[in-house]
Amino acid sequence: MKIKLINPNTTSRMTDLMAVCARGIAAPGTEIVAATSSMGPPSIESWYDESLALPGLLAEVAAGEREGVDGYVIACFGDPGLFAARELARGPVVGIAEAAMHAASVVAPGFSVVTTLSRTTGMAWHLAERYGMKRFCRNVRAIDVAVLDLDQPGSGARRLITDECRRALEEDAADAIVLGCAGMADLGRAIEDAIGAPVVEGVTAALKWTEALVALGLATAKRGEYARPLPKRYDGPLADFSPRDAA
Ligand code: 2AL
Repeated sequence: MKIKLINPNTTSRMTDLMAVCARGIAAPGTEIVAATSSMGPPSIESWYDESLALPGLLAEVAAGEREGVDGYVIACFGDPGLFAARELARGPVVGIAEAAMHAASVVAPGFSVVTTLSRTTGMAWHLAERYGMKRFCRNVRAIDVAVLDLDQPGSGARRLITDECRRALEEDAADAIVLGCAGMADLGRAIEDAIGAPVVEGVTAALKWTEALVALGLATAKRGEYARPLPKRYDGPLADFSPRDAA
């Protein structure tokens, strides 16, 4: 099966990191097509970033449909454009926050999210609410390291995340951790070993969930809300995004 992993920000080194982690856990026979958005913000850490990341993300989904992709992972913790992507895609589309929160709610009675900047904690709470995960989500914590600083040696991100995870276990009555950024894709196992509790990382969780849905033969429902967008002509710079009848 062919699964497209879309990084909706334009930073290809982040895509490369996620692709290595996804390929490391993919089943034999799963081809991972990793794509970096060609337009928009280099990192997504505000509602504004998220809104302007959507055209680039949706262009990758549209291209995926032409490339015969079986399923998609939206690899940013805000799950940007998840429902719009489902309107375009035949196969399943899974967001990394969606996958990680659901997985954490199975392996523990409650989890805390550890994310990047404090200003994005409200975005994570919105997702928990949207997915019915609020009753499992004990807290959303931030380390106040920007997305693009996570892999910079001087940021101390790994230690800060590990310390914040320990505090979450002690102070939030959380028994599992959800890592709140795709740029943390390589940190799950090491932090789990350090804190002695389940750590759910979204890129890998979403990849395995997408694989499972494709293997089950499940596609996105096309009779209602997730049907293709109605054909119409868009104006201005977004004219190329005008929805057309399916080929
Ligand atoms: C993210 C993420 O996963 N990718 C990105 O650009 N921003 N999430 C976050 N909480 O900052």
